[in-house]
Amino acid sequence: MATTEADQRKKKSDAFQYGTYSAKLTADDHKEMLLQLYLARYFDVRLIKEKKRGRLTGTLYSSHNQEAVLVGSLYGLKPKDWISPIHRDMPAFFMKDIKAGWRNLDRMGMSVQQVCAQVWGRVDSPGRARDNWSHIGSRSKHIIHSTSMLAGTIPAAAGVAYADRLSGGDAVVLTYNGEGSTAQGVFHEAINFAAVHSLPVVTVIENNQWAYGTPTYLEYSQEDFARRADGYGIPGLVADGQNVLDVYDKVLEAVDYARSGKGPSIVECKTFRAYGHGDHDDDRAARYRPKEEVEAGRARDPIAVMKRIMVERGLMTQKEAATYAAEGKSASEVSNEDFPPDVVAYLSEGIEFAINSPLPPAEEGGMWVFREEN
Ligand SMILES: Cc1ncc(C[n+]2csc(CCOP(=O)(O)OP(=O)(O)O)c2C)c(N)n1
Ligand SMILES: [Mg+2]
Repeated sequence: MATTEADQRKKKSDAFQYGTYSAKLTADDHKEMLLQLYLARYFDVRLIKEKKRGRLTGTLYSSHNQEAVLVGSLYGLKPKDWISPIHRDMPAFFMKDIKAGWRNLDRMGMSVQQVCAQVWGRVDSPGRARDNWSHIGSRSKHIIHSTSMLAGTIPAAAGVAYADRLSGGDAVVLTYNGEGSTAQGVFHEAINFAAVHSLPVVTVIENNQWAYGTPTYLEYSQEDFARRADGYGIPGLVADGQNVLDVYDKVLEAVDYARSGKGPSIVECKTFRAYGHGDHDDDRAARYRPKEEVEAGRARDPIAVMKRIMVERGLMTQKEAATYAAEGKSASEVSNEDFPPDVVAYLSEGIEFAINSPLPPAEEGGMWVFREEN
């Protein structure tokens, strides 16, 4: 019987061996991943508290309940790989290559001080106070500058991947996008380009079920956004976005596939946006989303899921699992005692640095805006 195109596509997706990567993770890896889940969560709740306390202004875009997508996708990358985080991925800027040492300034990620200075809009931030959130990047740390236009980072990612290949590199570029962003024309143009040229671009779709106030069924006619991949003849994988190990497995599978020259793929991570689109939208979101849906979406907290796995594998006792109980709690319910002290200390260093960093001088207002004649 002749092989159809659909068979070919299925073959590509079936070539992936699920579970093979996480099976090789050590006990220390599990502990580090759990710690990183706490760190991403703490970043979120601490900023909300700082704002409530009046020490911080500006809109916050929460990644609460989506931390496993960030930790699981970053954990298997090589330092020289590139990432392109967007508004939902703020912790990724300082969690890239964090395995190389949280306080190691030479690692291929931003420091927590830089990221906090960005949030506080201070002179020591990469954006020098032009924005309080994700409009930053770093060529030296291999972080592509996020764009405001949704899906706008994928063509940039394809370009970076293309350039790296032309210069003999083997870096992979990981792009993050919300499921709503997949409806953008540029999403298709860029992934098509990456597929045609077999570029090492892995597109992570963070399917948190909502794009601002639009639910998934009004965004796409299929259940799985990973099926977008079928149109380009590339693999499309679905990961349990609440399980950091499943995200790790599928993203690393796609990363290895890309690195070996086979081309791009899409990894959809199914998760749920715990709060509003941004904190300005919290009150409205409580009205446009059914209460039951929100409760069900938050029921599988990624910290709790990882703890359960670790207890089952004998890597943690029940008592240890109960020591820091951040899971399932909102920013107003949680306290520092719910987080490992290392996590609290690390982020506090970043925040203190930011608060002590001055505002840039007013004369800088036109810097990077107008071309300066010599
Ligand atoms: C091209 C474009 N259209 C609209 C917006 C405004 N906007 C910013 S984020 C967002 C929702 C994005 O939803 P999704 O892609 O699912 O990501 P999420 O916020 O859920 O993580 C919208 C509509 C934009 N930034 N760019
Ligand atoms: Mg979304």
